[in-house]
Amino acid sequence: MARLVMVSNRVVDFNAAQQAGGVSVAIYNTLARQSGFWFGWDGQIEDTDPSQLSPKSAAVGEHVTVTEPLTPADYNDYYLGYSNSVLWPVFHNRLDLAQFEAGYYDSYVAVNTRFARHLAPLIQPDDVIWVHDYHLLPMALELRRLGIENPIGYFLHIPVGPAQALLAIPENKEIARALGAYDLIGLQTQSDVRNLIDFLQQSVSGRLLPSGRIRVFDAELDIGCFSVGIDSHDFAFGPGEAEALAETFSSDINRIIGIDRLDYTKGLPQKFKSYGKFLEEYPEYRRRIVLSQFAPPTRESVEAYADIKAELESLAGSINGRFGELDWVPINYIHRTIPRSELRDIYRTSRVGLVTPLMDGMNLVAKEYIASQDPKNPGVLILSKFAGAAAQLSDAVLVNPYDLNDIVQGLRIALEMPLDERRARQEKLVKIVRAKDSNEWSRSYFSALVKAGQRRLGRSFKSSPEMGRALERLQVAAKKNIRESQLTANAGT
Ligand code: GDG
Repeated sequence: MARLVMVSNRVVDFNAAQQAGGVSVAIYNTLARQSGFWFGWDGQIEDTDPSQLSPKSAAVGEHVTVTEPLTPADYNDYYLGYSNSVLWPVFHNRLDLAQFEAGYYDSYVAVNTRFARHLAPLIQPDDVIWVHDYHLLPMALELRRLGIENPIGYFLHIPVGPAQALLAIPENKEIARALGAYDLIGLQTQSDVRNLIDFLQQSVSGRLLPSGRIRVFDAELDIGCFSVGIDSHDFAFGPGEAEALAETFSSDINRIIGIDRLDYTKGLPQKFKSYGKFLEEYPEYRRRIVLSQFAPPTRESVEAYADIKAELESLAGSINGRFGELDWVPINYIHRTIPRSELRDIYRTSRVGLVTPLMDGMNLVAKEYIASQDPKNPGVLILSKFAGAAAQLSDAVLVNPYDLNDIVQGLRIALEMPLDERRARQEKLVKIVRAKDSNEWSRSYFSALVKAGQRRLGRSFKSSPEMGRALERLQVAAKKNIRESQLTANAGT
């Protein structure tokens, strides 16, 4: 069976698997079911000559990761710079926040080239390579230059803004050409697919073929919609668990839950402001509700992220100052990462899930909230129309996050919704979340990628024992390290 080689900017520690972030959660869930390995950055920064960097492998059970550090310059220009101060804002249609600085793009390409050079020798002939997200757009082009013929797919977790926004990127033609090196591009929604095709047509005269594929220069590729799902079992309650939770948790105050990385695309100021407006317009709800907003820190060195942190602290402070009482704090704002094991119980004990991004590729929190609810007495999901998830979760209370009144009315509807309506909506929503789960996402993407690769190659993938041996050596070394660390740990007890 073909191995799956996942490539993403950041590789999570399988031992911890605590990272807040939709991409790591999605990849982690996929690799938990499929043989292969995960290649990318280990999260470390090493002040060294980039030519001295080399990948290291580690294994937890059957899972293998191959990772390497970034240099301080890579971190600044490739990660914070081009990835998060150019591509992230532009693809989220926030040209006003984009910083087109000289040098960012060169560093972006240099890191992709280095990663490709380190990855190529590990690829076996039957491997299928699946690259993730905006940090690694040029990865396939670099791998092809090194002679890798295997199927290479790309999945973009973030939304694709309108073509006009993407065309503003000075290197938009290079980006379009790099996309042409993939066999399959997976996006979250049909509207993303339309926007990307539009961009390829305008940037490099891409041609939509009668087959539905698109021609970019001399390459032909597939572009399709594969909405990311969650592993709903992670959020389900086993026998007795729900009862045990109900016994330890009882409160007269209805919790409204928000869980979002502290990112300007997540619409947090609008959420806080509308919550304040709700308390003002519906004073009967004061002392009866609380907004618990978890906002784990992310990309703190990027200016736009520092600004939003300050804005939120001030908004939470002023709402709590205005409406709070000695024994009631209206907003519980927690700027920390919570352990993943606690998420399910927090969702379950929250009367409302409030998810109001201004633009979001999918939004897994919305799906996790639904998967955690009690079917007999479910809470209500309020969801932004501009989250990719809204296309699937149309039975949530959908709101326009730019319109504070709409969120205020959403809150009122959610808090006043009768039990039978809550149950009816939940039943439909949970069915979709379970059917379109992470398993379905990776299965459908993987098989489409294999098909697209085979079509290009016109044959099954050829074998070269040379490349296989390199990875085998890494795997053996990694397993040996694990055994040694286990032995050391045992000796210490
Ligand atoms: C990108 C796209 C797309 C959050 N806080 C904590 C925590 N989380 C977990 C959530 C969820 C994940 O992180 C967040 O996923 P989202 O989908 O909501 O958002 P992004 O991180 O922006 O993800 C997004 C996604 O990729 C997948 O394709 O949906 O549109 O932007 O799983 O539960 N987890 C823990 N502590 C926290 O404090 N443990």
